[in-house]
Amino acid sequence: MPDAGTGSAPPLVAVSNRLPVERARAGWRPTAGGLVSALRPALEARGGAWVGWDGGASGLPRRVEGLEVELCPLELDRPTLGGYYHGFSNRTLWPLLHGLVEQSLFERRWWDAYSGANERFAAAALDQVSRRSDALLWIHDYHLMLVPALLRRHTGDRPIGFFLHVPFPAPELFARLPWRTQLVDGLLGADVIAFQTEEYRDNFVRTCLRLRRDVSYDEGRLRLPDGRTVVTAAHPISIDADALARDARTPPVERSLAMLRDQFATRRVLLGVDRLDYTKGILERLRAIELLLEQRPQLRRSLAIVQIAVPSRGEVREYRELRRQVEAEVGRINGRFTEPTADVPVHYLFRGVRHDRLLAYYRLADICLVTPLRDGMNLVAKEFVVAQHATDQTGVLVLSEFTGAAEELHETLSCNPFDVEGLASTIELALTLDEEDRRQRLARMATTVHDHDVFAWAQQETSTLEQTRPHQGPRPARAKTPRPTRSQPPGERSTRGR
Ligand code: ADQ
Repeated sequence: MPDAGTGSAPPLVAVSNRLPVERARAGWRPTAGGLVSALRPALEARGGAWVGWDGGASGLPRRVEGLEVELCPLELDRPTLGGYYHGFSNRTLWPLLHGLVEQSLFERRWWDAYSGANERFAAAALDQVSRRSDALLWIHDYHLMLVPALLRRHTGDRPIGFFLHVPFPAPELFARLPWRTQLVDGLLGADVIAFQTEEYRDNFVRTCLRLRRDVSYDEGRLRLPDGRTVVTAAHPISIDADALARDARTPPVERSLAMLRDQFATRRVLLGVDRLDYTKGILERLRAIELLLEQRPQLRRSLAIVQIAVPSRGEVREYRELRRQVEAEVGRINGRFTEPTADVPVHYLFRGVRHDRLLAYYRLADICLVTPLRDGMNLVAKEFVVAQHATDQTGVLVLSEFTGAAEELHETLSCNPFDVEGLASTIELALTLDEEDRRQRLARMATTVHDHDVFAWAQQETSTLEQTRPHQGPRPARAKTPRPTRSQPPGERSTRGR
């Protein structure tokens, strides 16, 4: 199939775990999610292909309306999926990369399935690049860490970019993984490895230097013994802020908001919106709310807590257990603090909500609680400030210091979600901020998000990748740069650049 791209910019071949489409009543539609809105602008401007698992759906078409890119679905059988996705990706890498907020499990058979699946993704991507002579390869996330090196073997000097959506942990945590060197070698097949923050980038660089004694580092670049250089970068992902600001003012949102305002007329609303994942700190947030209601009886009738939790990874035991714990906690709070003739304090929705309804909740909230124990970025925080600011609301964002978003949004009320008492006090403080203060904080944060939106992110990604071409020419002499020491970490020598 020919490229749909325009102009002289080379097309893209994107590779991610899952293709961004789902079944609709009549046919297929693009999924409403962070990944599709992040990649779509660049893919549509340049044309190209998107390689990913078909999600178990048969008959997935090569083209879907609303997504101007060729889809290349990959079927994975049950054992592969169990080992590669549910096992190694979700139970080994996910907790490890999030700094072991949950135990990471090491199973040889999961690793074997992960390696095999990565080979399948790489083969499918190769098939696509062979049909697009100048295409750039753009690989996404922790499911596919071996793909860059697998592609490098067959693609010569064609630019390969890798973007990690989740954190990269401290070297001493990553070093626990039995297959740590294979993963690092896999990533080093790329020309550009980008992370959400400088901290994750620095962690990765330190990990490389610890595990690969033959690699050196200078000014953001890793130099490999074969003469190749690998650019490391921090490219914080973002949202389509203008579209979100527009959508937040549409009639369906106004209608939903009117109903919600009616429902919560006598209460101030605290909002949580997350995938039901142990990294999101939902349980810790509920415990802080329980403590607050215990200590401040007068709030029991004047606060409503709305927790919207999208079901996630229900095949994995830790996630089923988390759901049980969250629901027990919600039940306990409501059992303890619902007053006769009054509404329950916690409203818990275990489902994804439609975009217009989600925006109505963002507008409704007096406080948005984004309290992950660890999170690569967290787009909910960015969505909340843009939706509130666009509609002249004055809500407060309470944001965990352990999110990528905290690096950019400085006017939040920052919290440590592990400190339940501290979080309870921060929520109480949020209830007392004066209106002008809240307005100014929101305005500054919304400007930050509009200034660095998803288009800016995609531009950073693709232009960095294109710029690698000239550097890859004939083998340069081996760099004689001193190895950074612990007292002089790579991050302290680089500018933040955003
Ligand atoms: P996620 O862990 O999925 O993404 P996040 O960045 O918060 O987390 O994105 C979630 C998206 O889903 C948001 O756009 C949000 O609006 C939507 N969403 C969440 N709950 C919802 C609900 N109940 N109903 C409807 N929509 C809901 C991973 C990383 C993040 C990183 C992103 C992008 O873990 O750290 O920010 O990728 O790189």
